[in-house]
Amino acid sequence: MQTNQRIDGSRLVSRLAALASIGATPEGGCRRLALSDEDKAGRDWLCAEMRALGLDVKVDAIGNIVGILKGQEEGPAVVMGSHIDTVATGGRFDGALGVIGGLEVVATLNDLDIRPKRDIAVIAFTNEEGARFHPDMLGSYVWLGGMSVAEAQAQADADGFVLGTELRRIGYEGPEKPGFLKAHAYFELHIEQGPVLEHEGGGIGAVTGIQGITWLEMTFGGQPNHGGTTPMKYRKDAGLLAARVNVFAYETTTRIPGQLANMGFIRVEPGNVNVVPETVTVTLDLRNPDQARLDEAEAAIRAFAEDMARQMDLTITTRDLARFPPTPFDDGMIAKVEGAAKSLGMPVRRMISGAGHDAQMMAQLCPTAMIFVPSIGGLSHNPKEFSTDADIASGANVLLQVVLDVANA
Ligand code: HGY
Ligand code: MN
Ligand code: MN
Repeated sequence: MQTNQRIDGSRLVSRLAALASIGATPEGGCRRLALSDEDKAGRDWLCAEMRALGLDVKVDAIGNIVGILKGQEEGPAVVMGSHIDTVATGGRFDGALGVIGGLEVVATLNDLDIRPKRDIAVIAFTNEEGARFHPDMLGSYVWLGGMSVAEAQAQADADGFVLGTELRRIGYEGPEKPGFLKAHAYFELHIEQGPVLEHEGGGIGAVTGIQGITWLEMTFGGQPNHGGTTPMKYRKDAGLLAARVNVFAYETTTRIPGQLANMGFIRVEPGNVNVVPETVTVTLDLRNPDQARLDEAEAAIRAFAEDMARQMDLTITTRDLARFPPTPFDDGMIAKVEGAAKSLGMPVRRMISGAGHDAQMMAQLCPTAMIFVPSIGGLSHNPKEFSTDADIASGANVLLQVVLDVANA
């Protein structure tokens, strides 16, 4: 392990600030929903930065942006990646840190005139967040071959905009076939997005894997009626059914170990104060590190919702939005992250990721690991998301070490 190289922390911080200024929100965060004008501006900025670093920039058919630094030998690349799209109330670090950390590693290799044996690549995957189009990790899922380009391009957002049309509108439907670049290994630098590292001494998280994720959409059909004249017993209230399903989903988290549930989207139609709802559409984000427990929770919620709909004489349709199993990372690569952190004198601990990441897909293709840095206050998907300059520089130094190690092995 070469330990005398270091990244340039101020350059890393200033690139992060430059990207954060694109889609900046008044609350101090970022809003770059996938394939929006703000995402396009971020993509344009990223491609220019990649080219300025001497990377060969390629874009694939689902808009994944790949910057390649040729190594001394032909063969699969050591890949660093993440995403630059954000949720609507996003922060400055989620995703951006992994892509810009990759740029910083390349810039450091350029400064030191180091050309590793293997190719090095930095990838910004399309629509990692899944906030606008489903599923999340869509770009890396297509890269993996888990979803066809056509199926992915046919996804529509809540306002009916179609992914493929938006991709062409912003000019990022590229010529490359997703997965065109073979990966020897994949590393993703990311903020923890939770409170563990901060509360347990800080330092680096050597991520062991990612918990399972199931996203469902449920649409409840009732009977619109007058909110003032219709006796309660005659109502077919889709809003009441949605509320009961939300409470039931919460209750599964109190009795199934490790279970999480979030009803993050609720759309009521017609949405008038004095009309009993006709249609209510909700999403459920269910997670658990254990697949059997995740399945148990999903089955219980589906059964409750169907049964309650029947009792209330309402209609219900349910569709999958995302379904990714718990994904372990490669022991060897996890050990390299741990070893690099220790050799740099940093505290390091193994931990699982509560959030989904593109690494969840790349782990199906090559040995993969992630590097976490502390999230202050454990906040994320929140404009107040924050990590210190020192911690993000530490994370990028660990990334540099493991990439150099694997790219020259
Ligand atoms: O949903 C997630 O866990 C990730 O932020 N896309
Ligand atoms: Mn992320
Ligand atoms: Mn996120």
